[in-house]
Amino acid sequence: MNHQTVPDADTEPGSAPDPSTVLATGATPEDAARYRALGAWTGDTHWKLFRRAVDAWPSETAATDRHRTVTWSALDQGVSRAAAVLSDAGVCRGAGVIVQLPNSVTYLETVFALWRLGAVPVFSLPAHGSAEIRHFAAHTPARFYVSTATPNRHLTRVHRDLSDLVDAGELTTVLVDEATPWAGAADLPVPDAADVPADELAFLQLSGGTTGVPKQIPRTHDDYLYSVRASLEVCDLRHGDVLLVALPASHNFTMSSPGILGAVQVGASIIFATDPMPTEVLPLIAEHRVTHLALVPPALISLLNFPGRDSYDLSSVRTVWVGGAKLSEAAARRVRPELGWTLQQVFGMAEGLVNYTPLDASVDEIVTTQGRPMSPWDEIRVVDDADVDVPPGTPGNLLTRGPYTIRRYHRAPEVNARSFTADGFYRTGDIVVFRDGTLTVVGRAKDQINRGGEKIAPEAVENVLLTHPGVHDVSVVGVPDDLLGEKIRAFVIPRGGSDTAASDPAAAGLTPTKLRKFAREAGLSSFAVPDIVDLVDEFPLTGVGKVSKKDQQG
Ligand code: AMP
Ligand code: DBH
Repeated sequence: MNHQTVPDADTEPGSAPDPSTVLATGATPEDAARYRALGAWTGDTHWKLFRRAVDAWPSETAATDRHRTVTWSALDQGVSRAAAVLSDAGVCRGAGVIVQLPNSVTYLETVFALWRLGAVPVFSLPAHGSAEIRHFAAHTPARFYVSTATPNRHLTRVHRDLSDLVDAGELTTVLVDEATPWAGAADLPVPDAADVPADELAFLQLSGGTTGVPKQIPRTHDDYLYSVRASLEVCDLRHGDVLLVALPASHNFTMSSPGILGAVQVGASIIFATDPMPTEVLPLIAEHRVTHLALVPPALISLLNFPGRDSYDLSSVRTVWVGGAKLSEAAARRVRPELGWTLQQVFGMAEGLVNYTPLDASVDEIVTTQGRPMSPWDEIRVVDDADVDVPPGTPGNLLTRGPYTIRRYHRAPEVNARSFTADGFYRTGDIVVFRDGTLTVVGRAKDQINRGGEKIAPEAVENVLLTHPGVHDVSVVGVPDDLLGEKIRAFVIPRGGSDTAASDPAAAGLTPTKLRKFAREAGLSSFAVPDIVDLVDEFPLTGVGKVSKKDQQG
């Protein structure tokens, strides 16, 4: 059993975590004592949160997807069946389980069943390719993988590409049919709920990586559920409200700001869409009298510009949360007059810190800032490149520390050394202006592309394209795009030069289309496949002879 468990601290697999050192998040015992004394960490767990909802509102509607609608009590039964099936597959207390499911009731059943068992979800996105799933399997102790058995072209390919890991016994797969899930559960015993300490690792959350591939973010029950309660304090999601979940369910924004877990905490019902685009979102808002939804900027802009919008009754919506990437002031200004909704900008990160524009802020604050830190215990520093604090109102690098911000990634000592200060501040990589308690994002210092809220490490895309036998070198950059904010552009030097008709045999006939197809088939996430590929003979160089990504951004 030990080889399957995810240790609390940064210990090697198989060695027992030492609870007297530091928590999974890197919080010290002193931090823990302080956050408990302040009342931020309460000892609550995700399983207890779910139990309270089931006990409080058993016959109220909990969630709806395109296959079914469940009450909290029916959801609880589904969770029990899921726990039985997962346990039968070998998932035990402490086991790491990669979850790659579309937005669905099945997703809720899976994650709450894992928390019931005291297992550790390792979250991935439905759009992730097999390359990312392989990375999670290699860099976390997860030996289980839960995904969908419902027909899905992308995920079917991912499952096929993972078959060698399954054949080698390195990954145990549980595929669940979203319409008739957990077949066979009736004959299986339902394991008791595990008694789990609230300061233990609850799951590994995703981060858009800055170094090649996504890094895993260790979150505990204590710190994460505090972030959910703190979100609810500054949001207006209440019992009886209807939350539309259109962004990927496992994303930190969707999960916790205030998100799915906020809905479980207050007893709001959850409507799952599988896509945030207007043709999917608008009918669901009208049909289910949706009161709240979260969108990334491109989805909001598509909705603002959608020609048939007026034929839907959108009057039930009170608040739209928009975050993940910078929302333009122009789009922000249109929300109230054109949709009649209250806009709450959300600037968050899976590593922790979340900022919201207050519901009662002035219009100018709502449309020009990315909000205020949601907790009084969030510590904010804005510094220059020498880590010296800059005066208020001056752009600088945002550093943060607090009761729900990690102080280290899961087992990544080198990344940790550059992503955190010695005294535990997270280097967000965002360039901000901090003025009168509000943060405005003005730029980015990290090597990351933000494609409409999806974070992509250029290096991850470069590494995949470099495996093509006809490719000599690759440089990937983000270029401005009206809708997405940024698109991915790959400059590729084919072996033997850009004239592929006359080049090296391995590069013969290479075209941008073929390279994009290659990237997709090599297992790259659908959102990380380059939007533009240019075949070139050389890259622009900087004065010191490095590839000038600035010049490539045009
Ligand atoms: P991640 O660390 O992958 O969870 O991504 C978080 C990053 O997304 C932040 O550090 C910002 O760069 C970006 N981000 C999130 N929300 C916003 C927002 N409202 N405005 C600008 N950037 C944002
Ligand atoms: O982009 C993000 O990671 C994000 C955006 C808004 C986030 O993690 C959040 C809110 O909690």
